[in-house]
Amino acid sequence: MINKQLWSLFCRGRRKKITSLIFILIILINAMFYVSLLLYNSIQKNKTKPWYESLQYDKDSYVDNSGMRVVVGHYVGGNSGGNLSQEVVHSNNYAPVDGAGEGGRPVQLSQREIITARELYPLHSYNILVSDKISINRSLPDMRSESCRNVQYIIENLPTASVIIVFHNEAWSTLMRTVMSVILRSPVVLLKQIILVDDASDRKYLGKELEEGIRKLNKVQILRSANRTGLVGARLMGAREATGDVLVFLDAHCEVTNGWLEPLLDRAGSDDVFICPHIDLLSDDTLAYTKSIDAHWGAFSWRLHFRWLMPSTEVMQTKTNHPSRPYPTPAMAGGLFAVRKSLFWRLGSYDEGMVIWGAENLELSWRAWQCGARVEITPCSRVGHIFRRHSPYKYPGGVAKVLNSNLARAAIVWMDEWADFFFKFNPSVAAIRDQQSVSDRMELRNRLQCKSFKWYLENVWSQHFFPTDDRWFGRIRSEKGSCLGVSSGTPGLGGPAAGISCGSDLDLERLLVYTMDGRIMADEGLCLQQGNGRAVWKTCNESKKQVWNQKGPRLKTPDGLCLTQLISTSTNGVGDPLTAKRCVSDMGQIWHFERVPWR
Ligand code: LR7
Ligand code: MN
Repeated sequence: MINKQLWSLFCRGRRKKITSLIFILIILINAMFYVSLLLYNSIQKNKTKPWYESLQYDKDSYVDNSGMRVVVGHYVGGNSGGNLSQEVVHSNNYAPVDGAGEGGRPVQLSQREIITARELYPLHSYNILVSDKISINRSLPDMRSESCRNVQYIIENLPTASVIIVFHNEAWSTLMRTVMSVILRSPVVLLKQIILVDDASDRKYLGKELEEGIRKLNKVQILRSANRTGLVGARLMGAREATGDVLVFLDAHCEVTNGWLEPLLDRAGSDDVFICPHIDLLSDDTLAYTKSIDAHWGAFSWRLHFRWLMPSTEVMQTKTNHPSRPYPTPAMAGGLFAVRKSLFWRLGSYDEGMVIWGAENLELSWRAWQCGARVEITPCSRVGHIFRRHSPYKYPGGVAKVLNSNLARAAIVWMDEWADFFFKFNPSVAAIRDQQSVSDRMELRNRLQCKSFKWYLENVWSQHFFPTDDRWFGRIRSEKGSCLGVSSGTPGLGGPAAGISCGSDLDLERLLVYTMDGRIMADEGLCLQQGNGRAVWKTCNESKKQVWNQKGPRLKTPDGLCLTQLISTSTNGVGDPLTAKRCVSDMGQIWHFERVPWR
């Protein structure tokens, strides 16, 4: 009815006809524009959002603003592809596509393949469909810096290498690509052997098919563990068989680049060092090879999670002046390193009581440093590693139990007073503290006359953010009732500072270290910093903006401003922003220091 009236309205006369035509045209054009806008948006969205985004995210694993995966992982065990058929789980679908992934480039899938890839993802926690399309002999760019390429090694003088690769249910193509990359890019005279250690995998394709894969590669051998032991047990099995001068360990999903071996062997020859390559990123989605940032070293958080952090200013300086020189790191990531065989055994190899996964990297790093050796990274050896968000395999006994007992062992033996700190704030680990029999490791520590953890913190990682006897430790509560602390759910990233709820005495998020030089440090190496208008939590550095001098109940910046909690409607100040302002008599500037014993 209404339509009819409208129509007659438009149809009155010729001019009206033209007007109505134009009107309809405008509507049409608008509609088309709108539709294309929608389309464009959805394409953009698909472009910026990787497909695995729909998977459950592990809170502890993230990429920082420089694009670096900061966390090696504290894993949520995966379901190993619970819904997939046995045929899929046990088959090897390696089918290289010409050119795919060459030069380390990403592989893109069709919409249809993406659906399959998503289903298969939990099998390995990386994109197996992509891995199966890339040749196991793919090429990679030379990742070394100019100055590294200019270093000349006298090959005949370098020690030989036994490369040890342990695996549990790894994909065929990824494992083979790791092996091939080593064969393709290692000087023949230096590569003594490659030892694969199968940690009781149950995938069919890792049986005969794997043996078939390596049959013609005369330097490669496979050892098989009858029982699932974990990476420590498996590596030890490999190490016992090694005949080379230097043991070189790699994870089973790595790709080494040109010239990777020489700098490792050159340094490992000196017999007092565990030397790690510079670890680059192989995307778990596209398997693209990407550089990780130059300036990093390894350390750990209050909860003993491994972290990549900015090296000390001193190390940064040496890196600038001598870009090809190996530099010290407080801890290693764990999977990729070289060490002279004699040193490995002399220093107590590994703690065999550590099962499956985790903590052996910290144990080894502390032991090395405390017992007279060193841990270093050489920027000239570049190896890509697939970082996974979840562990794809099973943890017999449960992830927490496995990880906690490994951590407990490392802490008891090496951390002295700081072990008490760790146990105090991690009651679930403390609960199994007494179950650990570590007397042989304690004996080792005595026999090697190793130094204290205090020495380690002071001399190897003086930039650390742990409490000490000359640092204050506790909660800083505002007059309004909230506390200073990092609220963000993502560890290590910091962000704008606001009051947070004060929690209990065991809540590490609310506990802070206050140093003699006025720095307020939280876990993860974050310091309270005077920002533009708003105070922020930022990586601790030497800047004056991170100095807050305690003057009675106030915290003052070097230029005399007061740390202020801005007033809002909230009753206790939770969520209220913090800033540095002129000092006045304002309750938002009053802070109570509540000491909490740290051990
Ligand atoms: O029960 C197991 N048996 C095994 O043989 C569990 C694992 N493994 C194998 C596994 O197949 C793999 O080849 O051990 C290797 C390491 O396991 P990942 O790849 O699941 O470990 P990750 O890379 O997530 O974890 C890092 O921290 C671990 C702590 O135990 C080990 O030290 C890993 O070697 C280590 N990886 C790296 O350092 C790679 C670079 C990370 C960075 C940066
Ligand atoms: Mn790994």
